[in-house]
Amino acid sequence: MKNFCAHRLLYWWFRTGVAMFVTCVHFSPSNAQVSPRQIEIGVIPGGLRYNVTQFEAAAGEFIELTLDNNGLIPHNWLLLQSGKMQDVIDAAVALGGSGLSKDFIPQTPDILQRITLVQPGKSISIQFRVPEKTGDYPYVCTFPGHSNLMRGVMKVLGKSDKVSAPLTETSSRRLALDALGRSKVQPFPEGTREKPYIIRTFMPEPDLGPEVLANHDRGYVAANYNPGQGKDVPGIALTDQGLPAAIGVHFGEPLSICWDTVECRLMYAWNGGFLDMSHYWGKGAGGSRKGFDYVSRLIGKIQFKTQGTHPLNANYHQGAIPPVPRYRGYKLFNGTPEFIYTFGPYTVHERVTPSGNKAVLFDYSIRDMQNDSLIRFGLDPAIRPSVESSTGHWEGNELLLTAEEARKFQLVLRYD
Ligand SMILES: [Cu+2]
Repeated sequence: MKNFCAHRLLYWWFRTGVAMFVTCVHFSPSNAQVSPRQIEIGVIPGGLRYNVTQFEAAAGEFIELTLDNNGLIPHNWLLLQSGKMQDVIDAAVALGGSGLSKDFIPQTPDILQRITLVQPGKSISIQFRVPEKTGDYPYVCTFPGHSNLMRGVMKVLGKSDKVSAPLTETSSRRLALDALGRSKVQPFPEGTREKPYIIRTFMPEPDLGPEVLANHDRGYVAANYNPGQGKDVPGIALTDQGLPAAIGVHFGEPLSICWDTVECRLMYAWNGGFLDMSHYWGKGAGGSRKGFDYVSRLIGKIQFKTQGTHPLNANYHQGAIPPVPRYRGYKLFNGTPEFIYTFGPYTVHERVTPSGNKAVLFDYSIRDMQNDSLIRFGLDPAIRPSVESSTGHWEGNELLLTAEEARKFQLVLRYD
């Protein structure tokens, strides 16, 4: 025993599996390491909200932040540069069908810190230094359908300011319901023609068919946490539950649309209502979820369902494999989303708005990277008779447009 130095003692402890750790001042020359201040964020069960919606931090402070997912579905946590909330949400939407494999986290310098998707029942911690610049830094969960509700703000105070402990809403049912009631969240969002309601979420897939869903990777199976078994079990394919990267827009009574960011086109249009989110969000002041399910329900009646391959496929004849459309985001044009995507050499800007009660107006701008070739915009034979164009000329089911004409044209689709 006389040769037993501290090293050997530690080694022996490891070898024998004695789980004991000795902190030895003698072996740690740098004693200056400050331990991080712990901040824990959970979720309000059934509420789709973080239980901490605001916390303070001192400039340059060292923090360990834990996202403890005590909810039923996966969540992430992204700390953002001031004023960049919408940009990051749009970039997350732009991930389209590849979103799940990237934890719905886009590549952008606007994200300062990140916690990847945390499965239910799990937690992930990160350590970071708070920015030196004082101000409000928003945080958000970019899992589809969450960002409208699941957000908060880190308030960075001066270096020597007194920082108060975060206010955590307890997960007791009473408090959670009160918070939901105050948040005015209700599961039936509504928009108007002047101020459409726009949401990126899982939307129903009313049997659109393989040509329409050409770019959906069916068959990706996500694991589900099974609380009974206490472990992950193979889940069902997400795409079987609906369109995972759709954007729903409600223009009020006459029109709701489902525009898909994977296929980059209008999927369907309906009227008589918008979406019932209660299966996903639960009901605000009224109670909990009806059951659990990502996919919203349509309210109203589908008036139009798209068919056939993407119109710009018509440029890739003779057995060529058409390029995969890539969604780039949307910008607001008079309150209406203008979707932007690339399709091979083309960059397309597309707006879809109501035109009276039984028609949809498409405003297109196709910027042709090539020179003077005609752009072919091919419609399914079943849809062609319902469509009129403001310019170009028709050859069968194809609208031929010069590069100049394609820069700005409109289509009207009538469905009565
Ligand atoms: Cu979330």
